[in-house]
Amino acid sequence: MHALLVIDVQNDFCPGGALAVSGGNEIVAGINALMGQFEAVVLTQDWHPAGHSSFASTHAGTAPYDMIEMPYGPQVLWPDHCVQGTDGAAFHPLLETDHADLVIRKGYNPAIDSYSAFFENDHKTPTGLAGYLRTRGIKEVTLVGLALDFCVNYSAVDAAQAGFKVTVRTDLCRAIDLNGSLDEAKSAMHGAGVTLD
Ligand code: VGL
Ligand code: ZN
Repeated sequence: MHALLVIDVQNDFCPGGALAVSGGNEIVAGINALMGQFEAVVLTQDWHPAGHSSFASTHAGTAPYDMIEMPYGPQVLWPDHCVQGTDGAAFHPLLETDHADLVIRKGYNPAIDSYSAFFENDHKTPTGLAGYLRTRGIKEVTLVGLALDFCVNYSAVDAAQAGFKVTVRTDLCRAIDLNGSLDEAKSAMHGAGVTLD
């Protein structure tokens, strides 16, 4: 059993959005075309409450892309994005969401960011996705989506550590590339045994 994990293909990560990833919209048609080839399709949705602790606007004297120290470690501060219920948090309008068996939301804890679809950024609090996949008999996952160097990377590494066979289709991902984050992400994924296609 092989699942497709479609990471954060949401308006705010596409051109015109609050945290736009260059070319984010270009991957939608290819992802739609892939969905029918998998036994399961899971979509993730970055889903922050207003005033989330990962937003620069929540911390006086900071600007987007600054780093701060959180109780669980260093955290990049982002522009406000994917606020629950807003159009920015909605899936890209051309993404064929009808194919999805499960939509998993993450980042809803006001105090902890969640790049990974499996664990919050404390690396302790599970989202429940590993249990869902295991109970469905899924052994292998392929990841696509946004952003390659943040949520796709963290999700792929956690999936590998959870024992799944993991492939990332980099042609169906786009990156933010903040201070070398893309190269770091590629080595982290290689180190975790993720296949980059
Ligand atoms: C993401 C930064 C903040 C992502 C989500 O989907 O890669 N990046 N929140
Ligand atoms: Zn976010």
